[in-house]
Amino acid sequence: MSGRKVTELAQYGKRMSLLLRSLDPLAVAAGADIPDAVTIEGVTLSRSDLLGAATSVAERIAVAERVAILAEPTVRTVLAVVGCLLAGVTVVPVPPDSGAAELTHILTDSGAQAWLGRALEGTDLPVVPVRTHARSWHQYPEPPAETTAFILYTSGTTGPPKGVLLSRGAIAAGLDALADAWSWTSKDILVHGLPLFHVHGLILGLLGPLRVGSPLVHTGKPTPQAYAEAGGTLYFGVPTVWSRIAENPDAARALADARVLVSGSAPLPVPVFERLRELTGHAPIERYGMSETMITLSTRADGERRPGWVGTPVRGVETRLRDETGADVAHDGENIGGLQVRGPMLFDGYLGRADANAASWTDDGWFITGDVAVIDPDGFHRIVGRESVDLIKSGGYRVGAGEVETALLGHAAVAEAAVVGVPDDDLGQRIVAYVVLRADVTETELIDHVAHQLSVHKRPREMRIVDTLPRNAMGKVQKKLLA
Ligand code: MLC
Ligand code: AMP
Repeated sequence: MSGRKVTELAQYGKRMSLLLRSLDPLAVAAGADIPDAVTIEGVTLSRSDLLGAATSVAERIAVAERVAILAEPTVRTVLAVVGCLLAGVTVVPVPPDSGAAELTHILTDSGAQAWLGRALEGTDLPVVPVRTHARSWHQYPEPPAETTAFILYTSGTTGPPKGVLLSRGAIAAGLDALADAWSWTSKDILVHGLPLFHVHGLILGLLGPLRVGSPLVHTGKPTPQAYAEAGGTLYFGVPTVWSRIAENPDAARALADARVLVSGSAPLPVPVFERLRELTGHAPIERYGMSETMITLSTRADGERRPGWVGTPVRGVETRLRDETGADVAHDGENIGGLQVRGPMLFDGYLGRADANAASWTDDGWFITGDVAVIDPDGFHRIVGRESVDLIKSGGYRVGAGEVETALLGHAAVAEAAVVGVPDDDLGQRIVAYVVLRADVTETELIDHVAHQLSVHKRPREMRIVDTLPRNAMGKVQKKLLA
């Protein structure tokens, strides 16, 4: 082939891939109006309502670079997020239950310039209102694929949460890979009630249906009753949601007419998988991901669903296992290794955290997930657990033991603190705090202190007051003895 032809082909390929990576969330699903594009708070927006109102938001916010959005499950949140995507403004979703310390950290670390929509009290950022009845039909050019769409805050083992930079291109690639894995089309109706400040509820659960063109019903809270009444074809839940549904046979049976039930964000216990299959007639799809990587592994709508296994790499993803020395671990379904991934849906690093970025990537460009897994000869993956006991998954939320310990140590009555995740039938892991006290205080007061400093979902569910913490010769707390 001539050199010119090769260059033309390369340019054509680049243009096509940019087109496919477009993240104008409504452009891909453009075409006929969708009368019930998004239902949330019991209010239904058509695709054209959503576009008109979100474009009006875009007009008011387009001069900003980064804005904070209080990620309550409301129409305003949806319009604010879509408005920012239209205008190419970076969204910093703020958990609505954020406590004082966490809120200050997220706003300061992200450099958010304003609140878009409702603001939490106690901050001095300007507030740009979201008007649900305003409309505009201005057209914005598609920002470059590498533009940061979101800064999502996620916990590490120590220190305050880190800002995960997710680009438009990564999100587009991640969503398209899931549409492929789950045969997700505009004929589906997606139902979930997950929070709108994490990958699961926000990226998959809001941008996914907008991109695919399938109506979304957000139930506010992910209760069994709300799921049973929603009449969807595709349901998302964290394992806690599915185990609560499995314990409510009437609600579970109401999902028999669905096409696919998807579980993720934490391990789905095999008994819950089996009970769901028995009650609904559906073997759930399990998929695995992280804030940093979006979803990289999944069983497929048209493939095997194996209890306890999270399937094969989604389109564009490669995985490998490494031992502590960095050597290859065989994909034989038995040997355990550290899971490393690469693919087009990965993040662009942690905001302002050169140290964490250096520690998260191998020299040859693979992301170190921190999860331990096995891979069988067919490419099926089973997640065995986390490398560190200090990263806890409770109700699908990722909580760092270190941040909870720091919050507890900030209370005048606490001399020492050690936080662990204890197996829990409902939450997967329950946050349990061991504390040595220097003054009288009630357990409830300490739990509330964490809820008010960090967030309600990071509060310990149990406090154990002890005389001393078990430490090794170096003075390090031996958490394995506590858990
Ligand atoms: C209790 N409450 C308190 C309190 N104690 N409020 C203040 N202070 C205290 N001390 C109140 C809460 O405000 C709330 O009120 C109520 O008690 C229940 O709160 P909860 O106990 O925390 O809720 P719970 O029922 O345990 O929630 C379960 C759950 C939730 C499954 C609904 O954990 C959840 O939504 N999980 C989803 C997490 C998720 O989306 N993760 C995805 C991460 S992304 P009220 O009135 O408000 O109910 C990811 C990538 C991937 O992992 O792979 O997907
Ligand atoms: P988060 O950053 O909240 O996205 O949490 C990511 C972590 O959740 C991963 O590193 C895993 O430990 C865990 N996780 C997500 N999905 C699964 C799954 N299907 N099975 C087991 N663990 C999961």
